Amino acid sequence: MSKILIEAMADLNEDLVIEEVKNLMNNNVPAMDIISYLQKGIEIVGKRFEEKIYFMSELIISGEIFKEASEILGTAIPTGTSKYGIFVIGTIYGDIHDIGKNIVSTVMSGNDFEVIDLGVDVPPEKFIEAIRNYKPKAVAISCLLTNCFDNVKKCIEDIEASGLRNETKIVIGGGPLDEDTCKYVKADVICKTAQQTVEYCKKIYVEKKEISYLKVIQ
Ligand code: B12
Repeated sequence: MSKILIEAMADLNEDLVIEEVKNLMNNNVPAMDIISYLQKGIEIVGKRFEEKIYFMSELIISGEIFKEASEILGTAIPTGTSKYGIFVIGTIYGDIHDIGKNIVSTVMSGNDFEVIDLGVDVPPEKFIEAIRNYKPKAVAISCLLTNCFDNVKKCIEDIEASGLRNETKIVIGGGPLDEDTCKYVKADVICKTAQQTVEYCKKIYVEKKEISYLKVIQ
């Protein structure tokens, strides 16, 4: 646990964040652990924003610092092959948060998935088009805003109406989402971290394990 990194991120101390990320990397701390410290720090930023200690400008700066740190960390996550096939991901329409989505994308490609990243503020039509074109076994929808839960629900309903719901598993993720959200929007699974996404997808992309895994998580 790096208290220094968590506090530097929470205090928006850019120089110290970068210095500590490099320091931890040099000490062979796994990239995913470093990301979790950064995440703990940015959660404090979110709390300070709620408490009106921080305002919009601080939220923007926190995003920039996190991105800068992720770019440095990205060099430690090797790009993998595409042996598991295509995985589609995007942030739901109405929402422009992309830091978590980008981490999931990077980690999935490092784990041998070919990632098609649709970006942010993605409408249902784009998800549908991607399912038609790429036939992925899993589509991931990122959502950080509670007032966009209904957009995720609508997106999944539209995928169903287009006749493609049985073609793909729908994975959802993002800070405020939980099991209840998963049921509400009718997704197949909620993954809380990038690593959980990798583990879930590896099971469903290797056909035979699909049924037993789903039994475990339901
Ligand atoms: C940085 C930030 C911003 C930046 C985003 C920059 C960017 N490029 O993404 C900016 C400044 C743009 C921003 C804007 C806003 N934000 Co903001 N933001 C944050 C903040 C501080 C951090 C989010 C973040 O990146 N976390 C770090 C990442 C790594 O964590 P993560 O996204 O949860 O991702 C992890 C997992 O969840 C998972 N995961 C993530 N996505 C996915 C997807 C899939 C498919 C899977 C499987 C897994 C997965 O893997 C990741 C790694 O483990 C949060 C606070 C918080 N506690 O989250 C508020 C927060 C999300 N924002 C909030 C708000 C209110 C807003 C604004 C509405 C503010 C405003 N008044 O305008 C706008 C909305 C703009 C919009 N339309 O989207 C609220 C949302 C509250 C709510 N109940 O909905 C929060 C919670 C702050 C707060 N406590 O009030 N924000």
